[in-house]
Amino acid sequence: MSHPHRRILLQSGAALGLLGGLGFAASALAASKVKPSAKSALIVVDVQNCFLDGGTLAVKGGNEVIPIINKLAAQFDNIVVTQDWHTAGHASFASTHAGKKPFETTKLSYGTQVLWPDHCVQGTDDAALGKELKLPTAQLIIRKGFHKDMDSYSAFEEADHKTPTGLAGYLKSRGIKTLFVTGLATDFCVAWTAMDGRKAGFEVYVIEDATRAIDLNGSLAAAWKQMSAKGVKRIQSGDIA
Ligand code: VGL
Ligand code: ZN
Repeated sequence: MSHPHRRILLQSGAALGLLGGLGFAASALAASKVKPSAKSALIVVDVQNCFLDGGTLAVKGGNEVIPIINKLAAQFDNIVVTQDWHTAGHASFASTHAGKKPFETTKLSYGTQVLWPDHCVQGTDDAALGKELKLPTAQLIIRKGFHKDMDSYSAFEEADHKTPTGLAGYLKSRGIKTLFVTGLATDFCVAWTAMDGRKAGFEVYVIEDATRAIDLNGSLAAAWKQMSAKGVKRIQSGDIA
């Protein structure tokens, strides 16, 4: 004959153990969530027509970041938007250099420059922010790459690694400590912005699913490696509390 009481005790003991384990798992999950504070800023990099479907330098899947960024915006008190904002005949355009084709490189005064198709020319519809991007609470739009002879992937400093855009001063004078970087493209303007954010002393997260890459000759893997070496943290939009 079996022992019904003992069996019940064992079962409830097992159930308690299971619940305890679940509780632990839930708190571990909660602990890995990141909560933006009043000292955090969402940085939305170059979500412009030029990098979206039909644009002059369209990034594969670029449009997919828009609903993710629109949704993230609700969690942030501070939002900064950037725009790639080139002159016509800009030094980063292949068409400016005789005999050069897009995606080749050349040497400029500050080092090696990837040459791009003409893109994001100041004042054109191509350079406008994506129509579906809805960031009514964004407080600053910073434009970069407007010096004819110098590129600027980073929202903090131009390609000579000297000329500041003013963004670090703006963020610091507003008491911002932590940056959450999103947008296009992961391996160029997002990565350079994130790394220069570290250099300027900010804590920096890149929200991977809110970015898409150009991925030229392994540039995406290289960018993640460099970002991680500089202490940039890689998270997903679902990791934000
Ligand atoms: C970008 C290439 C050229 C970017 C800008 O926004 O990532 N990439 N200009
Ligand atoms: Zn550009």
